[in-house]
Amino acid sequence: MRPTFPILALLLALPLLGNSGCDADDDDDDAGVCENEDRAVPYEAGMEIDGDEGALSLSLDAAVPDPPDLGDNDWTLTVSEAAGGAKAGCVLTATPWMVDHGHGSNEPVSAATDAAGGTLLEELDLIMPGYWTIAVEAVCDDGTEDRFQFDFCVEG
Ligand SMILES: [Cu+2]
Repeated sequence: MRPTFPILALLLALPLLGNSGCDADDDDDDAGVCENEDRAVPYEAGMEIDGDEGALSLSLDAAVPDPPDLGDNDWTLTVSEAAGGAKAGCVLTATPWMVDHGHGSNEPVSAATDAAGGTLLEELDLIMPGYWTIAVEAVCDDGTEDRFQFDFCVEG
């Protein structure tokens, strides 16, 4: 064994470690950004997630673009009681966050649910390729509150 091998390996790895910043201008760096992203959950129309409080559940019925991608995204969502049944009278607020870079998007996006618990969140702006958490807070007029999180990687 050559004793210099671990040092050489470290030197080779250093440029890769330095490449995780917010360099949105250089599109070539972003190719395949989601390839090895195991924190992300693949988008599926109708995917349902349970709220942290166990009070409500949230279905992402449709996403435009499909799957979620760089730029403005419009999501059709339905809020339900955790036990089943439509949940009317809630306001959903979505807040995208890019944990690896410590920044969010532009303004959070809000919309009220209709009588069937359905709503459309428009222009949810994912401003750069990579891994995003999208926190969705539900506040309902009967005092029920819950919080959900989508984990998506957008390729751009
Ligand atoms: Cu970023």
